[in-house]
Amino acid sequence: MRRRRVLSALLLCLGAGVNTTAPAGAAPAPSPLGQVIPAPASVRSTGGAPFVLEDDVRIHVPARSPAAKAVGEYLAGLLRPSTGYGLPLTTAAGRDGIVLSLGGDSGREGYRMDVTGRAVVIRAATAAGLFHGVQTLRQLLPVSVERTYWQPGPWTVARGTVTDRPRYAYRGAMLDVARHFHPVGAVERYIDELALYKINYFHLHLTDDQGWRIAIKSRPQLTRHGGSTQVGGGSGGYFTKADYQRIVRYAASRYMTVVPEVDMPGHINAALASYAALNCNGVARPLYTGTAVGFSSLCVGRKAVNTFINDVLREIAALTPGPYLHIGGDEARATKRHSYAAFMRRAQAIVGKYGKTVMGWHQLTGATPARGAIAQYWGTRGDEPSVAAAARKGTRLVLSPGNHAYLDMKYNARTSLGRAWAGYTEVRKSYDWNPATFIHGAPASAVLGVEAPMWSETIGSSDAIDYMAFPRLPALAELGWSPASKHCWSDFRRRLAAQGDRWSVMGITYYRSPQVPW
Ligand code: NGO
Repeated sequence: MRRRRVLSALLLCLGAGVNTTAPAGAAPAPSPLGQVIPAPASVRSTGGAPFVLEDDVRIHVPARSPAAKAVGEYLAGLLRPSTGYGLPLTTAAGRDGIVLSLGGDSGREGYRMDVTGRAVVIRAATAAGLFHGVQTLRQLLPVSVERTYWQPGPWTVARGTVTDRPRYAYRGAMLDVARHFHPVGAVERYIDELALYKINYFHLHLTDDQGWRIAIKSRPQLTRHGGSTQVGGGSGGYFTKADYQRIVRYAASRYMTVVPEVDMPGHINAALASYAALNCNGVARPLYTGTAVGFSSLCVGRKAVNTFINDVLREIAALTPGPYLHIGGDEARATKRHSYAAFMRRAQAIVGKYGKTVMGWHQLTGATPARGAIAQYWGTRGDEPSVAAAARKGTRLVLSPGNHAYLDMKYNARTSLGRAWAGYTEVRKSYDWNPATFIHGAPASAVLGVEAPMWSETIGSSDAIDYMAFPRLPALAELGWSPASKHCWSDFRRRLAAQGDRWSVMGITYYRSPQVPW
């Protein structure tokens, strides 16, 4: 049995690594083409003198696509400070330098990259594909390219061809800004880090017992009072509508869609403290700065509650261009079972009325998920009959198993940040699981993708976010993007090791896991 397992692990790893066409007799040199995370679908290293980025290089962009041109600008913005080169954009046709071109059949987010001695050509059917191709190119350049001041180079890119497209349409990361508030700058910084790993959904957990972080015009007390504190009693904070829209635009410029979450009917103390009418006894609750869960509930059925959720969801839907609106639904232990089902039915109908698709934590499957709804699984064992049954009936799944995908779990007993309710989570544990088979009895086709949540009971700064996300976030990103055939821990840890220097240059302080040969 054990031998079979070892053998299958070996076989699984055969598809990883780089397929190198080296001259007969020559040992294939390890190529940076094989260092990319997430592992591309196909990499062919051709050997030979690399492409060298020099000061006469131009970036060719398609004439008629402002979106593709913006990707060119983004790339130039990344390369100019460290290389010191002008790297002008041009719409003139050209075969030398860096060429971004639209076309081909790489799908909604895929791309093909050909590196020769003369050019790096990235070709994609969409600007999103070009953007992901640019992230691959970035990882193929020396890590000093990430510096924000001049570096000597040389700026080489190994020759070969990368053909790539994602395994899953949904590759998410969540940030909880409710337990500790994280201002716009910190959010943008995290978005930039996520972009490097081809994450395409950014889920903002905007409300919880400890804080309400998004301005709602019809309910000003939510932020004025409900946003005035946080875990541990700090001064909290909130996003104005303009702040939120800025985040949405910034995420869009990194080809990420924002998924806003208003957690209901539990996890709602901040709102209960702001508006007395949301409570069954009509008395406002005190603000809460602890970390217990499951004690608060909207007074389901009250007229004031119905108008409240309608107003809140209307305003958030209007601010959000993306298709999804997350209504939480987890740990509603203070809500009676039948009230929960009634509440979720009503809230889902409102989301639909405002033209959005419902997302909810997987407890939603204990009520009746609306048509097209997405349940986000956060359990640890995958043996959840109601989730599997809903998936068989058409509910789609995003997987965030607490013991693999939660970035707020401690790495080990000595990790000072984080929590441990789902167990310690070393890097290998965050990597070694299969989203397609995790939920027993759910069809693989129901899985829309994966998401890595960063809950913030103990996370109060960008440094703390970085330390918990790296190196686990890239593991989740690879599960979301790379084909299952590329899944290989021994290869992944080697590629992960090569990222460490890049993070250091980027100012990311990461956990130096003993499982990785840094
Ligand atoms: C649970 C809980 C959150 C906590 C988190 C901490 C979900 C969906 N509800 O996940 O309120 O912050 O664990 O890990």
